[in-house]
Amino acid sequence: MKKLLVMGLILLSNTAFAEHYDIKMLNHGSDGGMVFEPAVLKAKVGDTVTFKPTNKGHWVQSRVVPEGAEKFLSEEDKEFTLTLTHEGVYVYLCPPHRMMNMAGLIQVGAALNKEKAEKMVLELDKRAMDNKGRLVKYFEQIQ
Ligand SMILES: [Cu+2]
Repeated sequence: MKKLLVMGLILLSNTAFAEHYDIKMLNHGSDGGMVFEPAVLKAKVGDTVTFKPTNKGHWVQSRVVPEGAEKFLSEEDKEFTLTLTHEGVYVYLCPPHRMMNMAGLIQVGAALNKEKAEKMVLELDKRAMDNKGRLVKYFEQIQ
């Protein structure tokens, strides 16, 4: 009984420490046009992230997810909440603005899939017409 109570308290405290983050989808931000803000997020397993359709015409799709995590695709102009279930790096983008390098990164705990994420980052950045180099610069913050 005592053991159960302790386990319950541990579970409760883990839930209590889960953080929630918002990422805005913007036509203009501090990093330029067609941008997620913040575009690089460091979080831990159990945290949640809501993509906010602050400006119209955006949505979000995963391109790389941590091993074991689910891929995602949101709907245009709809708020979308993601629970960070696995350790590793997410690379995501806004499908209609991928040519403008509208993409971002979430690191959950350790960057276990860093190589895979880097490969995608380089590919996306290479194909982008506008804001070239922005995603590669974001990736420098992934450790
Ligand atoms: Cu967009």
